[in-house]
Amino acid sequence: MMCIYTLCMQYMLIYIKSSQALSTLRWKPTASMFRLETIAILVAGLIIGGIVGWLAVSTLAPPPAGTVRTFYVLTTEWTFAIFDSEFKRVDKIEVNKGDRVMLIFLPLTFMPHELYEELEHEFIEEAIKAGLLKNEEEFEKYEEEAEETLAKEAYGVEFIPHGLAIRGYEDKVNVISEGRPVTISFTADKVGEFDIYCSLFCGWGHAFMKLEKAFVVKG
Ligand SMILES: [Cu+2]
Repeated sequence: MMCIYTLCMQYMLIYIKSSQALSTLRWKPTASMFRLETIAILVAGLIIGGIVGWLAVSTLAPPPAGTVRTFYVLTTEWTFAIFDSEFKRVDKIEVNKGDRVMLIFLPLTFMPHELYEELEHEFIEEAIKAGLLKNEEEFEKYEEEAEETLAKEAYGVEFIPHGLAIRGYEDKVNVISEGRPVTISFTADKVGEFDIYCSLFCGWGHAFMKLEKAFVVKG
């Protein structure tokens, strides 16, 4: 935003200089015309700068408490990913006390295929790095087991279900997705940093489905 303001000022200076250069040509504007022009340009510059500055401040400032804040929580085996209302990935859900929070819990069947692959790949890489998995084949074996024995036989559903809960906010956020999106709406009435976790046993990777201090409510 400062760049736009600087550009305006530079444009004004160039204009003033070129006006002065004009005065050496055959058309001779009077000194009072220059003064009026300069004042008009300065005023215009200040107005434009003010508008640009105001826009920058109003865009960057956090929304006032009590507003509706929407976030998407995506899940696949065995991970969560958070996206803001513009579907930009974020590390945490950060809101103010008193905000109305809308969480849209999306299972893999409701996210773009590339994104689902990316999240799964990210999880596999991290699990291999942490020594939890040997390779991708081992992950696929666990996934198949969870699908066949847990989802289909035990739960009687087609896809591996996952739960979404927030520690300390379980009375408001504790839902299960069986392949369908779930929307939760609640008021953030407790200040603090809370863990987001999977509340339903979902097979081998269930214990890893936790985002520590990922729900932040500021007072
Ligand atoms: Cu789970």
